[in-house]
Formats: sequence, structure tokens, C-alpha cells
Amino acid sequence: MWVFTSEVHQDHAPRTEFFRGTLVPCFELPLRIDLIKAHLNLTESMDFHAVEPLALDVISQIHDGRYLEFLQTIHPRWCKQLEAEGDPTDPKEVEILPHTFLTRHLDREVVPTSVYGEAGYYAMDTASPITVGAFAAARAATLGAMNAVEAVYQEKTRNAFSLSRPPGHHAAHDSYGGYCFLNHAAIAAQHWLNLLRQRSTEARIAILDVDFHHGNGTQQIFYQRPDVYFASVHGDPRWAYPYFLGHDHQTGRGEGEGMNLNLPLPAGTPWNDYRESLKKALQGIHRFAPHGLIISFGADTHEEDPISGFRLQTDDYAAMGNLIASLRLPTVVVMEGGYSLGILGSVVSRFLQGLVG
Ligand code: Q9C
Ligand code: ZN
Repeated sequence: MWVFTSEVHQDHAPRTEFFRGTLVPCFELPLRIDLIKAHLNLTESMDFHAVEPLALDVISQIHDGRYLEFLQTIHPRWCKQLEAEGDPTDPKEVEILPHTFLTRHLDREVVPTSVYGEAGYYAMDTASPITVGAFAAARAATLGAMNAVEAVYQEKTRNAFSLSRPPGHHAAHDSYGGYCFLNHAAIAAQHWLNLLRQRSTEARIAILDVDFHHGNGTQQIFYQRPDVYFASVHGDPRWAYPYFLGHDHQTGRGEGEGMNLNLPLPAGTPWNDYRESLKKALQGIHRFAPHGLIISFGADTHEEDPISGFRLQTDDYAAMGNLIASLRLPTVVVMEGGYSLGILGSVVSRFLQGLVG
């Protein structure tokens, strides 16, 4: 298993998020990656490789141009506005959390000139602070996922893991949330498709999302496309974040009809039940016959996760990895969520070991 990781994630160290109606310390912390790294360093068959720079224009095939401009420039503009209003907070301390959101069913959406309104235009929640280093960290995470794709595509390895944060699967074409700003799995899939198309007209990639939360961003991005199959096992959105997407009636649209498989599950789901849904996801992927597999991996299905609701146990993740390996596909794993600092390292390690067998 090749592992790609970068230290740039440290630049995004958010302090507070909105949770249950109050500001609480962030769950999505640099320490998450440090703990996993320490664990993988001690795990057999993990080969760490340096992240090489690559052209990043593929990002514009997935995300909206104005949205990318927003991510890149909002922090200094927000700080300037604070200063103009007499708030001289040090930019390093400033975290952007919007408070007003885009209204549904507009006939024409207008991006506000106010930075406060602009953040709400692009955001889907109040849990995803934009810090001074958020964009740089997200971009480094995307680059890690793209490096993993290149390594697998060039057959240097059968499996590669991008160990990074912030996560990506809640970021859609032009919106952010759920701690995610750029959708690394989606960009990696597009990068893989671009590489495959240099050699063949046939190019299909599957994305399997096993984070506890539904990958709403990934679903939205590929919803009408026939070249990417998206399967997700997650907490039912009727009771779990992100609440508005992830229902089983969402099967894709137009050319993408039948290319989206949602497997929502009840609160308290243990591995034995989870496994049956995972098998259905794997059947769907197998029928699609993709050239490669991208896994959005979250450790937040674990019973100890502080913000989720399933009951998987540490040993179950080896079985999960093993089951997915039965697809026998070139595989790229991208790190998504997982917030229990106590079990994070061993869960990721067991999963990857299960995957390589
Ligand atoms: N009561 C990922 O795991 N807050 N994002 C949820 C639930 C946002 C999780 C609050 C959770 C986002 C990548
Ligand atoms: Zn999650």
C-alpha cells in the first residue's frame, strides 16, 4: 500500500464549529492525521511516498470557477471587511462561519457583494470554518489523491492511500460544508478518467463511500454522468447529517440514471447489518465493471465516534477492507471523516491491511 501525505494540512487548524446550537471545539483537527500517520508508520506494508506536484486544472472540471475564486480569496477579503468595521482581529485567528443561507426556489441566484452573504451563498452549514490556511490545505489534500491515482494508473502499486485533511465528500460543484472544501475523491476520479481516455475511449470509475455521512457532494457532482458510479452506505439522512441527500430513491438522472446507489441505514447499525448493505454496494460496482475504484473512507462508522451513530468495532474494519478487496480492482483510498482520536489510527490501519490482504 502506497501512502501519500503532506504537512500542509497543519495550516488549517480550525478552533470552533457550530454544533447543537452552540459553538464547540472543532472535531476536524490536525491531530487526526498525525495520529493516523504515527499508526501507519508502525504498520507492515505501508510505503510512504513524497507528494509530487501535478497540474491542477482538473479541479476546474469538477468545481465551479467562481466557487474556486471564492475559496481562494474569501479569507483576506473577509478580514479586510472586519478591519473596515473596526475589528482588528489577527487574520491568523479569523475563522469564517456564515449565518445566512441561499434561499430555495429562486428564479435567479445573485451572489451578494457582502462577504458575509457570499459565504452563506456557497456554504451548506455552520460547521466548516474557513481558516487562513483552509484552501492551501484542501488543495494539498487534492494533490495527494491525484498522486495516489497516478501511482495506481502507472501500475507502480495496486492500492494507494491519500492520508489528508480537510476531507472532501461533502463539497459539491459550487458549495462547501461538512468540513469539506474541495471534493478530492471526485477530482481524483476525473483525473483517472482523463488518464484512461488517453489510451481508450472506454473509461469508467466507481466511487465507494463508506464514511458514516452520505457523500452528498460526490453524488451531486456525478448525478447525471454515466462514467462514474457512486455507491454509498451511510446513516439515513432522515436522522443523520447531511439531512437532505442520501435517500434510496436518488438513483441518478438522465445519462446517469442507475449510476447512483444510496444505502441508508438506521441509527445503531452494527457490522453484521452494515456488511449486507456493503455487499449490495459491491454488487452494483461489480456490474458497472469499472477500470478503477476510489474509496471515500471515514472512520466515523465506529461505535466510539462522537458525532455519528453506527456501532462498528475496530476489528470489523479488517473485514470491511477484505470484502472490498474481493472486487479485485486497482484502488485509491481517500481519507474522509472519523473523529474519535482514540481509535482513529488503529481503524485506518486495520482497514488498509484488510484491503491489501
Ligand atoms: N449532529 C465528514 O465526516 N456536523 N463530515 C454534523 C451532526 C457536520 C462530517 C452535526 C458533520 C460533517 C467528512
Ligand atoms: Zn463523516
